[in-house]
Amino acid sequence: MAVNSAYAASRERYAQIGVDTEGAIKRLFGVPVSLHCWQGDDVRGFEGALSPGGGIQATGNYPGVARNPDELMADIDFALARIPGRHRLNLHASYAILEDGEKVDRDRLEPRHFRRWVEFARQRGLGIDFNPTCFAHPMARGLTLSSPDKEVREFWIRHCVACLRISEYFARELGTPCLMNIWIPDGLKDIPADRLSPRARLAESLDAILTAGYDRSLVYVSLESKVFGIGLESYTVGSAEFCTNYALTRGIVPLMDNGHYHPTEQVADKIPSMLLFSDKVALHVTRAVRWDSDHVVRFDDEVREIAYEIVRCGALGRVLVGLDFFDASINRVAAWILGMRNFQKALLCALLTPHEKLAELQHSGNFTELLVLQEELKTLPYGEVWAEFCRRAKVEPGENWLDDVKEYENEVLKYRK
Ligand code: RNT
Ligand code: ZN
Repeated sequence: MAVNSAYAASRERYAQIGVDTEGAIKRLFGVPVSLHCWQGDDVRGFEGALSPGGGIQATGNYPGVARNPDELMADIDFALARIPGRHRLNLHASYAILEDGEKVDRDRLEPRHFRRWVEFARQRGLGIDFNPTCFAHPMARGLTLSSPDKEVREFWIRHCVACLRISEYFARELGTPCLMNIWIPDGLKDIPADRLSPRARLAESLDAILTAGYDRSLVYVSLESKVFGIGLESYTVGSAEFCTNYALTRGIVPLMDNGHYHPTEQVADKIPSMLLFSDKVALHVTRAVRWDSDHVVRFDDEVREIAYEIVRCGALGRVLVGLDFFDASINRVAAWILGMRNFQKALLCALLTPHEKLAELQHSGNFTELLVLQEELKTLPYGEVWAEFCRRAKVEPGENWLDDVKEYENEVLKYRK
């Protein structure tokens, strides 16, 4: 097979610094990223919710939002066809597909309500990850798992246990473990009088969920921390310290969303610390602009540093990556494609970095050379390697995929009112 000449030249350039582009492409094919279904419909789900509440918000009203399972699935298909590699699908419980007229509250959801998703995933070779939906519900007007109201707590415990069964079902049916991530919106707008009790109740509720039992080889349960939410500015029950300590002591997976920290904190820096103590670490990769705004992931320094850290820790199989953004102000399908491709580009750059050589410079105290080389690496021709990766994955390497999106918009999305 004739190799593209621009790629061949890049391969040579990388070889000069001891980097094997072929190896990098091969490894990149092996890294799945979990595509979050909720970018397709502004986190509405199929229960008729208009906004998620719970301190999160999708802003914008770009036309073409998916209104039902068929539309959401069609949009996901469209996006996946333009994203190189084989990935995973991340679902929320609010995306259950009920029979016509069937009414099932969240604490009564069963695997059968997700049968169509399993068929969808199986036909496309996707694994599924899952999330209890503890927001956008009448029982989630205040606190949920940390509520002082026992009835409310028990409702959400039942919901999460139901989700454990559904997660096991996904894993069994699809032959790949399911990451079940628990995030709750619990928090307060103003300075609390008691920070301790809600956290004690949260620990108790989570314990009740975990002791319901689940097959740990099929389901990885993770817990996502947060710093604040809209309307919940002063106190978050599931803070970073709470979630880290809880996950560590219960042997579940900590999940870090890079929109959930103070602006100068870097998730990249947290990854190795977490990896020293947990076998698996999960991430929500997003982009926060001034707040946890969930903008589309860009190929920026923050995301690149996250990818570098995963790769240089040798932790590609231990860090489970999902995306988490919901921008309703631009074409939603384009948002998916762009965000996925950007994270993959970051991974590729990480795979094209001579980490051992750089580490050696650090260890030997050669900081001048380290800085020079780190800067030089920024302008190496990774774009050509990316293009070659896309060609081998049989997807458009450049920006031309946007033409397809425009066509899809004109022929399909435009007619959704
Ligand atoms: C909210 C969390 C959470 C949600 C999704 C919809 O701040 O990031 O992960 O975005 O579960
Ligand atoms: Zn998140």
